[in-house]
Order: sequence, then structure tokens, then C-alpha cells
Amino acid sequence: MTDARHGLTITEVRLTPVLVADPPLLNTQGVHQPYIPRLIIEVTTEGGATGLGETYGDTAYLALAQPLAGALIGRSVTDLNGLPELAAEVCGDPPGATGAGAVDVGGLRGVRTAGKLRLSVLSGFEVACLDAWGRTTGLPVHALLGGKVRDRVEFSAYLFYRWAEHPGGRGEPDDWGAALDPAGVVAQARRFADTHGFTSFKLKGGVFPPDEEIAAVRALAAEFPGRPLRLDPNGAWSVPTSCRVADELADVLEYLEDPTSGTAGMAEVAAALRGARPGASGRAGLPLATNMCVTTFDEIAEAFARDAVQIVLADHHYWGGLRNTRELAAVCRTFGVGLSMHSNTHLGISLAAMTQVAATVPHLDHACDSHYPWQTEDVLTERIGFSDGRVDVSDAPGLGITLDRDRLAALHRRWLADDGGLRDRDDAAAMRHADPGWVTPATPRW
Ligand code: GKR
Ligand code: MG
Repeated sequence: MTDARHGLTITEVRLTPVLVADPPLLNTQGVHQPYIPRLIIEVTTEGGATGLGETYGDTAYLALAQPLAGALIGRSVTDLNGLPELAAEVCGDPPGATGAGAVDVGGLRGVRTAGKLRLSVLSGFEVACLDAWGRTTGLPVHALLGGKVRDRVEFSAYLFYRWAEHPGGRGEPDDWGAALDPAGVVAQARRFADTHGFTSFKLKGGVFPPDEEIAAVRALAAEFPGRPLRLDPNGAWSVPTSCRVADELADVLEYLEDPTSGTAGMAEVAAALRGARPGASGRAGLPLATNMCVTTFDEIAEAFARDAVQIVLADHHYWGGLRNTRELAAVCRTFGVGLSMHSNTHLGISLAAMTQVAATVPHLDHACDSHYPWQTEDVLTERIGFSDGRVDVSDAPGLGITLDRDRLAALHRRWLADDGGLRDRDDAAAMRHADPGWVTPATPRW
């Protein structure tokens, strides 16, 4: 559909891959690379508005984004319901896809199907279209989504075990130092709380044996009594280990995130925590959250029918955009399943998008998490700030942000100059700089 009357027809789409500095944050796959790829999308309309979007920048995503960018010319930025069909038609399978159109992203993360990759790509275009539409009409994106139900969105501090620097001194230095034990984790949380006012905390686990991570969570609970805490090992534990950790931390955790990999395992753990499994202590009653086993609409039915997860952590990059995130919210609300948001390494465009959609979801039950405070670089003229651990919901047209072209160009030059294999995020490869024999675990580590 075109929309010449309102100047909403798309005349140009620019794709700019960038490499963004990232600290040496540890997870069960390995360690973050010194620089991580992101894709910045600009959609310009006949009326002269340019909307911004952001998504993953790895090669497979770029390969899908290019044909979609071309196919958007001449369409209206309001034609959002047509995007999935268009993407299915023009994008094809990503490079490296198997016969079933799947790309192996390694270890417990399993495979990303071409369909999932397409949703991630089109999420960036959807956000850019909404931004352009909002700029044209003078309306914030939240108004285009039906209006905000809150003025501020709460985020949690995202704590990571980390090294002081990347192996070989690569990347950009920072002054955080290492965090490899409970004292280091507490010091990191204290700095986040003092700087940004965060009052809830998520620890990325699956890095050290569970007893060490239990000790870190206990140390956080002692330092911040009564504050919401989460632990997320990204599926690194077996079912029995997950049950044990849940039992040990039930009194201090708000929820346990993806303790084990896959819906079947999560269902077993959830049943045990409900006391429904023979021999289970049943004392926990601790909810399980996921951003791993429910990442598409297709995965909902089984997970909800088995009561495998009590909270879904949305991520508009996975779910195909902001409007799908709202649809997910409605499904969760219908089934009495909680909703919040998780994140991946991202810049301010994505934070603005997360904030706009989070502002419109009535039952956002927990603080969202965001990697943004770890990113010292951005492509915006003004960084988005947190106060009291919250981001103010912008009422300015579109996303309410401004692109800094010089910053964008500088980060793109870094991408152009890369010959070190950083254009595809690979936490295991980054880990091999420190531990040459490292292989991402494909089965539970503990
Ligand atoms: O950045 O290391 C990381 C995280 O583990 C990220 O990749 C996850 O997608 O934060 C995410 C999560 O909650 O699982
Ligand atoms: Mg997670």
C-alpha cells in the first residue's frame, strides 16, 4: 500500500552495520567480544521524515535485511501488517542455513530458524516505520500503539561476571574491574544502584558452579534486603541442579530465568517447584521465566499447556516488533502468565523502542532488563538516562531520539575495518582468546 496523501510513502532505506564496544561480560557460551555487530536502519519518507530502527547486525541478519530494504521502497510506513508476508517473500534463507532454513547459533541456544531470523530483521524495520510515522504526525510511537499506560518504565540492573579487560587487552578499556566472586558482584550492583538508581537486579549465571552463583545471590540479598533478584544461567543446568538451586534461593529470588534448556526440562522443574513431582520438596513455588524456550508464537501452546513457564520475557527483536510484543502480552494476560522484557547487547534506538512499547503494556509485571548501561558508545546525539532505575517515556514525535551521524559513521568505519571476525557475534570464539580449548557446552554444564 502506498500513502502519497500524507507523505508516508517510503522513498529510501539505509542500512548501516556498526561494531559497538562491549565489555568482557561472561556467560555460559563464553565471553562477549570486544565489539558487537548491530544494524542501524533508517527509513525515509516522501514527506522527508526519517525513522530509526535497530536490530542484530550479524551477517545472516544483514543478508535478510538487504532485500527487505529494497522491497520497502514505494510502500507506506503504515503498512505494518504486510511486513511479515513481504519479508517471507523477498528475504529467502540466510547464508549458512541448513535445508530446513535454520542457522546453528551454538550450544544450548540451539538453532535459529530462517523464520526467527526474519522476525528479528523485520522488527528493526517495523520500529523505523513507526518512528517515521510518528515524526510525520507529531505523535509518539506509544500513541501509535494505542497510548501509554505509564509515564516511566522500570529496568533492573543487569549484573555480569566479568573480567577487567578483554584477553590480549583488545577492545576499549573501562574502569569496572573484574567481578568474579560474590564481593565483585555486590560491588558492581552497588555501582549500578548508585549511578542509575536500580532497585532490582539480574545476575547472568551459568558461568561458575551453581554453589558460587548461589553465594553471589545470597550476598546480593544481604546487601539489598527485600529487593527483587533474578538469576539467569541461560539453560546451563540439568533439571536436578535447577531444582536444587531453586530450593536454595526460593526465599530471595523474584524468579529463576531459564535454569535449564528446553520446554520439557523447564516443565519438569516447574512441576517440581509446584510440588507436583514425586519426591519434590514443593517448598519453592518460585516462578520460572524464559527468553529461551518461548521466543515465537508457535512455542507458546506447548509451554503454556505444560505450565513450563510462569513469566515470558519479551524481546521485540525476537517477536517481530512492538505490535507483536503487545499481542504476546495479550496472550500472556489471557493465560495468567506474567510478562517482562529481557535484552541483548543494544544501543539507544532499541532502548527507546523497548521503553515505548513497555509503556503501553498494562500488566508489565517485573522490571525489564537492559544491557544499555554497559554500552559506553551510542549512535544518538543524547544518551537515554535512567533515574530511580527508570526511563521516562518520551512524548516527543516518534521514538523521541536523534541520530548522531558522526557517531554512526565512526562505528560503521570500525565495522568496515574489521578483519578479525567480529562481524558475527561469537562468544565462544571470543573465549578461545583466553582458553584455546573452549567449546560452548551443548549439554547442561552442571
Ligand atoms: O548478553 O550474555 C548476554 C546474555 O546472555 C544475552 O545474550 C541473553 O540473550 O540477556 C539475555 C538473556 O536474558 O538470556
Ligand atoms: Mg535470559
